[in-house]
Formats: sequence, C-alpha cells, structure tokens
Amino acid sequence: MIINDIADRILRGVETVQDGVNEALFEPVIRLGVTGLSRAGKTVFITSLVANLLDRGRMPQLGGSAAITAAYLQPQPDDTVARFDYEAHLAALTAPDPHWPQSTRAVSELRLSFKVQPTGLLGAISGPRTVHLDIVDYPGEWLLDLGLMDKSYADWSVQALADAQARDEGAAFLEALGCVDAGAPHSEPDAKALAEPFTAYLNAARAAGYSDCTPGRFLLPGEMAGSPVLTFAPLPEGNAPRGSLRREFERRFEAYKREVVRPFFRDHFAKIDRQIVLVDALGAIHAGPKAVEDLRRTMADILSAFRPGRVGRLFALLGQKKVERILFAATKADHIHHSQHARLTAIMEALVREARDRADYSGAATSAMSIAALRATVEETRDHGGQTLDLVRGRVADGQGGSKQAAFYAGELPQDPAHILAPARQGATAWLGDEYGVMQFLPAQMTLRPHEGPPHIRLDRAAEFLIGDKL
Ligand SMILES: Nc1nc2c(ncn2[C@@H]2O[C@H](COP(=O)(O)OP(=O)(O)O)[C@@H](O)[C@H]2O)c(=O)[nH]1
Ligand SMILES: [Mg+2]
Repeated sequence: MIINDIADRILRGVETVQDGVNEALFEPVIRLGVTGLSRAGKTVFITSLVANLLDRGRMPQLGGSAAITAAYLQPQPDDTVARFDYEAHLAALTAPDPHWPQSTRAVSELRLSFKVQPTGLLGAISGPRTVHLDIVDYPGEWLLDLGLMDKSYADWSVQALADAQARDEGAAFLEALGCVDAGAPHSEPDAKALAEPFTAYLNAARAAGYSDCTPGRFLLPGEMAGSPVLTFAPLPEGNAPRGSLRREFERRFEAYKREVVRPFFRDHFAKIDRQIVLVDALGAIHAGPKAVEDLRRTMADILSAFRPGRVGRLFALLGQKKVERILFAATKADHIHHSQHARLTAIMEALVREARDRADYSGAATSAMSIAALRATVEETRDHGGQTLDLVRGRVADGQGGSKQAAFYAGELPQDPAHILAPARQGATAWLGDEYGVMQFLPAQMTLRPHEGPPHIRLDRAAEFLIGDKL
C-alpha cells in the first residue's frame, strides 16, 4: 500500500514536471471536465461543442475564435482511457433520420488542438501557437461520490437511511432492512438481500428525478457489477461484533472509498482545469418540488467537491490542480421558448448562489447559463382561445417507428426563482397552479452549410466562459 503510494507519487511527479515544462514552454493544455448526472446531456454537449469548434460559423460569442487559424482532432494523451466516440455520435445526430446518440456510462476523453495566431505585438514577433483542449466526460454520479470520502460508514448510513425514509421509492428497501439482523454473523445471502433492494431503490429514486443517489457506482456499476465492493447497504446503528454483517458492510464501504472513489479522484478529477456541470433543471422542475430540493442540495455537494481546502486535506499527496472556472449549465433550453430563457437562467443562478453559500465556497469563478447543445426545435406563437401562446415545435416519435411534428407548451416559469425554490425547500409535494411539462423531441433534420456546426443555443457563450481566455 505504502510502496504503491510512493511509486504513484513518483510517477505523477515525473508527469507533473513534464506537463509543467510543456505548458510553460511549448503548448498549453486545457483539461475541460464535462459532467452531469446520466441523461443530463454530456454526450450531446461534447459532440456539438467539438463540431462547433471544428467549424466555427455558429460561434460568434467565442471571442478567441477569430484568432484560431485551424482546429483538428488529435490522439489523446491518456492511452488507457476510452476515446470519446465523436464520429459515431455526430453521425447519429446528423443522419438523414437523426437520432440521439447511445448513452455511455464511463469516463471518456477527446483531444482537440487549435492553431492560434496571437494578435497585437506578440503576433508580429511570433508565429502561431498550439493550444490543446482535452475534453473529459465523466458521470456526475462519480463526482457526488467524492462526498463520501470524509464520511464514516455510520455517518453515511444515517444520511442514506433518512433519504430512503423521505422518498417513496425507499419503502421496499426499508422493509427488507427490518428482516435482517445486522449484528448476526455475515452471510452473503443476507448481504445480497439488502444490497439488491438498496440498489433498486437508488435506481428508482434516480428515475424519479432525485439527484443525490450515492454510492454512484451502484447506478453505473460497469465491470464491478456483483462484486463485494458494490454489495452493501446502509444500516441503522447497532452492535458490530467481529464477523457480523454490520462489520462486513463497514469494511466494504471503506473498500468502496479506497478502490472506487480514490482512483477516480487521482486519475481524472485531480487533473481538471475547467469544469462544466450540466444540469437537467427543466427535468427536475417537471419531476416536482422534491426533485428541485434535491437538486439544490446536490449542487452544494458538487461545489464542495471542488473546494480547494477540502480536497487539499484529503488528497494532499495526490496532487490536485486548481479548477479555475466552473459553469453550471441548464441543458435542453430548446424545450422552452426563448422568452423563458432568462427565467431558467435566473433559477440556475439562484441555485448556484445558494450552493456557494451552503458549501461556504470560495475558489473558482462560477457562472450559470441556459443552453441547448443541439437545438431540436423551432419557435412558434399561436392563438389559443384568445390567448397567445409561445410554443416550440419539433419532431417526436409517432409510436410506429417514424416521426411527426408536434408543437408543445411547457408552462410558464416564474419570474422570481423563489417561486420554484421556496416551495421545494418547504417540502411541498406538488407545484401550486402551473405544472411544467417536458417533451421528448428527436433531433431535427439539418443541412449544414460549410464552416457551420450543428445549431445550438448559447454554446458559444459557454465555450467563451470555459476556454475563451486561453485562446
Ligand atoms: N432537445 C434537446 N434534447 C437534448 C439535448 N441534449 C440532450 N438531450 C436529450 O437528453 C438525452 C440524454 O443526452 P446525453 O447527451 O446522452 O446525456 P448523458 O447521459 O449526460 O451523456 C438525449 O438522448 C436527448 O433526448 C439538447 O440540447 N436538446
Ligand atoms: Mg453520455
């Protein structure tokens, strides 16, 4: 263990020195983390961002883009991380019958390189320089796991059981809990009899719109499915004699932190310079006040993962870059008419402000925006019983394998974000008055002109915030 650690540090040390030299002297590297819970829109975001950085005709707000003379894909620096399958995802979105890309559930990476012609005095004396953008896609579920690092099994159990009690989806797991004596000697069937309903509960809670469903790897197990490190559950306080189920679960919880959370931190999270967190805020609003309240809590958890002091304390040995900018972006803004965008942004801003306060966060610059990585709708205004309604129209599945056009009114977001956030905090179970809908649009058919990427909403502003200063 210790020898491993030292070897690890030496390796990283070497790497860091090299990185440092490369960056200072030759070619700066920006590592952009893209995260969000599953289905938040990471894959679509990266695909459209890359397409729009390669062909910059739709990126007027990316200030530095004027200086970019060329952009191209290159082999990524990390040989053991999956490559983000950009070509396949773009082909899905731009096919004659476009469809959303397949969902992916692990880390992937892509390197985009720019030739940038410096302007002004520097431009006159130096040639173009190269800037690398390494985009790293990782599940938000893993990010939330970082919060487990400073929790003991007992602390985590208290919180996890309270969550299960507060959510309807927790009932079956709590019932199973009543049937097992955790102080009795551990047997694997007993362990499974708890871990299985617990995992099912986490998945159901996630599907119902709850954001905080740790441990995240229970939702996205990959090749660890069925292993002991994913076969445990929270237990109420009680005696834990040697060899008991409680003792074994505690041990597995510690193994989860050591074998799952820590490597993620070291190999991916610690190297990020800039971060975008994609949030399906419209989806949470649609799911109801409890989901919004959960999102509010989760955003504070996410920010505290980036808190410099905290990470320093826990992982001082592992080396951590300072994240300089974090953007919280409400995705899928093409589901609502642009007259509502400012309101959606205001809700995101309120959430971020609260998260900063709650997490007592001072560090990276943070910002909030509403974006659509891929615009799938057009806007339309219709008369409806003497009232004008601002709608969006797009392709939806017709239920027979084909598609048809449908217009949709999502409901009106309140001018004052408090009208969403306050009832959520006060434990309301449904919105008063307006209900908010979400529709599943398919990507629109598109014909791209030369030098233009796919249509989007404010993707250029997002890019400007994240990397504009480095171009
Ligand atoms: N209308 C619209 N839908 C989107 C957009 N981005 C994502 N989606 C929807 O969200 C789903 C999940 O997106 P994906 O990028 O796969 O999410 P990931 O799990 O975070 O990688 C897609 O299949 C689309 O249905 C967008 O910009 N506009
Ligand atoms: Mg994905």
